[in-house]
Amino acid sequence: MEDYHGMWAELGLDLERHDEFLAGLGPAYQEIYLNQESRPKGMEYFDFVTSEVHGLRIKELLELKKKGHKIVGTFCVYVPEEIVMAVGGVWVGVCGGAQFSIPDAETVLPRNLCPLIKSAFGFMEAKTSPYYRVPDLFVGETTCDGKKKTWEIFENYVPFYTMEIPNSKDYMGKRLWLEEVIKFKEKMEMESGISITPERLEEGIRAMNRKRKAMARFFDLRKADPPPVSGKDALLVSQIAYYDDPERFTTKVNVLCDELEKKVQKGMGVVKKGTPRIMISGCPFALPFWKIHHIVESAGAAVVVCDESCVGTRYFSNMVDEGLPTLEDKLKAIAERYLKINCSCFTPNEERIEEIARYVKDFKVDGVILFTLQFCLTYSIEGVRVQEALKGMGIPVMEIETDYGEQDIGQLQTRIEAFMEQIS
Ligand code: BJ8
Repeated sequence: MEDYHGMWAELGLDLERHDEFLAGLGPAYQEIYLNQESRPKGMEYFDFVTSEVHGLRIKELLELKKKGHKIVGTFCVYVPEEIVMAVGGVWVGVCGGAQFSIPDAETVLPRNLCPLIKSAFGFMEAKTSPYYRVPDLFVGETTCDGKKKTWEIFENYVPFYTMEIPNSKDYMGKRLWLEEVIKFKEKMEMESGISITPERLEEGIRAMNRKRKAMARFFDLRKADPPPVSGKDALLVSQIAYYDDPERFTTKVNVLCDELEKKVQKGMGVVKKGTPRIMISGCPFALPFWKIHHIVESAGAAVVVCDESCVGTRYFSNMVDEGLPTLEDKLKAIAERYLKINCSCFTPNEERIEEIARYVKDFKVDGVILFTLQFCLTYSIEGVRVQEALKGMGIPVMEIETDYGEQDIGQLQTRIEAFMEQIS
């Protein structure tokens, strides 16, 4: 592996602490990922990207930046990627998934705040991740209270733009959201000095649809019994979707799918046929948060077959209509597609409950883990209604609320094992 210390120093990282962070990841990755049996060969690419996520990928982003491409760091799947692409920009997800940076965040932010936000803020504040040093612009959104108030503080450190997300998907919500999408297009044009033509936007729409179709194909293969890929590997692919070059990522996911298709045809899988199938539903799993999937799959008693999450189905479901004649039509189609994402920040949010019920059937799910990050009120409260619906369908459910720390691993293992016994 190349030595990137020179690049990290130029970015102004705290090298000692950054080394400390990376040193902790290697052994965890070996234990959680590389020790798995029957891994598809196509996962080697995603292992490589993960190992180079602070190295080669940052080098690529810096090269693009030098050539004038805008790098945009985002915290939510509501920020339209095709608009960033239409100005030749690169969209990277920068939510935090590590305990490492949380004590740094807590020197500024309240402790009783979602770890996803604190982790991101801590990396930025303590200069321990290149992902908060490279982007030209960060884009936040007014989803939950924790995020929208933290963005006000982020603005003191980095160039920041906030998109307003409506609370509901009614007529007024739709109008507001379309206006926000148009405003974001104008913001990106101003940042880049490039005017978005229908052709440029169409290219972005098609590229993003190809990426979504590849992800949907990958998730569809998990419907097989036995599934040809572990839930942990599927999670990793979903996490890498936020970092890798979109075209290359799409190609590699399709290569992986070709391999998995052959396995499915031969009845080969990562577990025995009939192994209990779990869906994890709720808050996103930002890189490198793998704790829950690892516990579920470690005992060999169950396999995760679907993730109803923004690092999962919510990222790739629904396409943007292609081939519409005018720029206005295309922006409208983008706004419509994004407003179909069922985040718990919306009220009412029946569509999410219906979607979860549909996934239970499509992925032949035996049990659902409702996952909430600590202090995430919207997912936690919405869990009450999701649970009611699932119980009505006769589907066993367990709730997990946790953070990125390791202190509750033993307790989680015990609870998850008891749940596995219930469904097997
Ligand atoms: S569309 S899920 S990516 S907002 S977990 S920070 S909600 S307190 S991440 Fe999200 Fe967009 Fe919704 Fe998806 Fe707040 Fe909850 Fe934390 Fe969350």
